[in-house]
Amino acid sequence: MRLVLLGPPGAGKGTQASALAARFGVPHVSTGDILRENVSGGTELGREAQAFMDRGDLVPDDLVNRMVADRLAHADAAAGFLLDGYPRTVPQALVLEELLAGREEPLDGVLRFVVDLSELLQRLSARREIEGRADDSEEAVRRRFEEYRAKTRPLEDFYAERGLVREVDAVGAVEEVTERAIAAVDGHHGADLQGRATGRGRSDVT
Ligand code: B4P
Repeated sequence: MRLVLLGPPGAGKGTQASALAARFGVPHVSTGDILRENVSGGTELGREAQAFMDRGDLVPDDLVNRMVADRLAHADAAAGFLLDGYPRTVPQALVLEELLAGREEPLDGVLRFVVDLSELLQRLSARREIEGRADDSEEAVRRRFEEYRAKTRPLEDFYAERGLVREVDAVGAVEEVTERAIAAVDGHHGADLQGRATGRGRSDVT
C-alpha cells in the first residue's frame, strides 16, 4: 500500500498516519517528524531546516526530496509506505512520481483530509498551549497557511488529474476519522465523502 496524506496544517495527518500505518502494515514516513528529529539532534540537516520551520515556511524542496529518497530506500519501505506531509509542492510531487516510476511502484491513492479553517485554528492554538511548538505561534501559523494555499493546494488538482484523490471528512473523534480514512482507502465510501467534503475544505482555507 503506497499512500500520500494531504491536508492543511493541523488537519490531523500525523495523528491519523500512525493508526493507518499500523492498519496497513507499512511504515509511517513523516517529513515533519524527520525534520524535527534532525533539529533536536543538531544535525547539519536540522540546522539548515530550523529557521524555515520556525517561521512557518516550507523547507527547500531539494533538502526534503533527498531526505525522502533516503528514507524510501530503507528495506521496510519496500512493501509500501504512508507519506505524511510529503509532497507539499508540485516540484516535490514530480520528484516523487519519478522516483516511484523508477521502482515501478506507483501510488495507490492520496487521502485528502478536509477540515474547516476555524477548526484548524482551534486545534493549532490548543497545541500551542500544550506543546509550545515554535511553528504553532500565531505568526508562524499564519505563514503556514499562506504556504499551504500557495504551494500545497495545487497538489489537489495535480493528483485529481491522476485520479488518485480520495477525500476524508476529518472533523470528529480521532477514531471516527480513522474509520472514514480506512473506508476511503478500501473504496467503499469514497464517493460519499467526496460529496460531503468538497466545498467546505476548499473554500474555507482559501
Ligand atoms: P508537519 O509536522 O507535517 O505539521 P502539520 O501539517 O501542522 O501537522 P498535521 O496535519 O500532521 O497535524 P497533526 O496530526 O499534528 O510539518 C511541520 C513543518 O515541517 C512545516 O511547516 C514545514 O516547515 C516542514 N515540512 C514538513 N514537510 C515538508 C515538506 N514536504 N516540504 C517542505 N517543508 C516541510 O494535528 C494537529 C493538532 O490537531 C494536534 O494537536 C492533534 O492532536 C489535533 N487533532 C488531530 N486530529 C484531531 C481531531 N480529529 N479532533 C481534534 N483534534 C485533532
